[in-house]
Amino acid sequence: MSLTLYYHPLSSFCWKVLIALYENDVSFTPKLINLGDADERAAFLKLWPVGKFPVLRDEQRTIPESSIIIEYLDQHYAGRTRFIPDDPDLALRTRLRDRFLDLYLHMPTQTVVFDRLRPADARDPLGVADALSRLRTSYAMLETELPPHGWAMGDPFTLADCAAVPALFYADRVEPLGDGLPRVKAYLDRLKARPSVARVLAEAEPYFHMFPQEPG
Ligand SMILES: N[C@@H](CCC(=O)N[C@@H](CS)C(=O)NCC(=O)O)C(=O)O
Repeated sequence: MSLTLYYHPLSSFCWKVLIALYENDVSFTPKLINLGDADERAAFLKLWPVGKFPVLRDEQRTIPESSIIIEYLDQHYAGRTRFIPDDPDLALRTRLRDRFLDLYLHMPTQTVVFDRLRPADARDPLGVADALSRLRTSYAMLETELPPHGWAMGDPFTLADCAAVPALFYADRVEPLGDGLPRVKAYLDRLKARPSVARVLAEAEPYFHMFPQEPG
C-alpha cells in the first residue's frame, strides 16, 4: 500500500493528520498543495470537490476529513499509538472530544482568521465577536473537563489530542489563553513538547509569516 497526503504545512486541519502519521512513523508521500495556483487547485478539486485538505490517497482510495483519515490510519496502519481506544465508551468520548475541539474551538478560530483575510469593507465584526465568545465558552469547558495530567482522555494519546493541537495553538493566537486557564495552558505546553507535535510545528514555522495578523 502507498499513501499520499495532500496538505499544506500551515493548514491547521492537516496538522491533525501529520501528528497521527508521525506518531507511528507511517511512511507517506507528502504532496504540498498551493490552492492559490489555478492548476493545482483544479487537480485537487478533481480528487475532492469540496476543496478542503487534508486528503489522503491510499492507492486508488480517497479518504478526506481529518478525523476520518486518522480513524482510517488507526484501522489500516496501526502502530504503537492507537487513536481510537478499544473500550467502546472511551472511544465514544474520544470522538466527542474530537468533535468538540473541531467544531467549537477550531472552527470559530477559522472564522476569525478568515475574516482577517477579507477586504476591509467585507468584514463581519458580529460574526467575529460571536466566534470569540464561543472560544471563551469552550476554553472554560476544557478547563473543567481536561485531566490535570496526561492527555485529553487521560493516559492514552488519542484522536482528541491530534485535534487539540491545531485547535488550541491557533485559538491561542486569536484569543490568548488567560491566567484563569492553567489546566488548558499546561496541556498545550505538554502537547507542544511531544515529538510528533514539535516536528509539525517546526515544519510549519517557515510559513508562520503567512498567518494573518489582527487588522489594525
Ligand atoms: N472538516 C475538515 C476541515 C478541513 C479544512 O477546513 N481545511 C482548510 C485548511 S485548515 C482548507 O482546506 N481550506 C481551504 C479552503 O477553504 O479553500 C477536516 O477536518 O479535514
